[in-house]
Amino acid sequence: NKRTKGVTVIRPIVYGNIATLLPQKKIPDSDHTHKWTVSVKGLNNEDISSFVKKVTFKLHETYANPQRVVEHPPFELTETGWGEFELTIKLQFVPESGEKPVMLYHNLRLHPYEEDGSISTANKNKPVQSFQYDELVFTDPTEYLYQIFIQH
Ligand code: SLL
Repeated sequence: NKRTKGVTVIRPIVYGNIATLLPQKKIPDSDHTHKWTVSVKGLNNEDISSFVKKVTFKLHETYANPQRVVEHPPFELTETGWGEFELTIKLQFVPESGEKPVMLYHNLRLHPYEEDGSISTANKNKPVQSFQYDELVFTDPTEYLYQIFIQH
């Protein structure tokens, strides 16, 4: 697993969530109001599974089994719930890469906020999206990882 000295590879990623309001009484005896999906993707849907082995989404402790592991693309998770919280997203890379896990943090967003921070009632039935762009930086990648990057 030799390293390619002096090489830096940058991979753009996009992560975040979409959320929609659940039809009322969709889930009997539940206070869940929204359905949401959190995801990590390559930019323009570029496949990241050649170097990402698994993604662990850590949910709020009010969820049963809050650690959710996704080992295949698409690296996403769908749930329902009633509240917003900060998600921890751990990316683990293929073992041949010799790369340490990377932690990402995302504030799950369910509500359509106005610029002043109030919740928009006019938009309350529209899907909400909250995504952020980031870059994974690999310094002196292993030969293995470098080969993956020049093939894609
Ligand atoms: C707070 N931000 O400060 C909130 C926490 C937690 C949301 C929100 C649980 C769903 C379930 C759910 O939606 N939690 O019970 O399965 O208190």
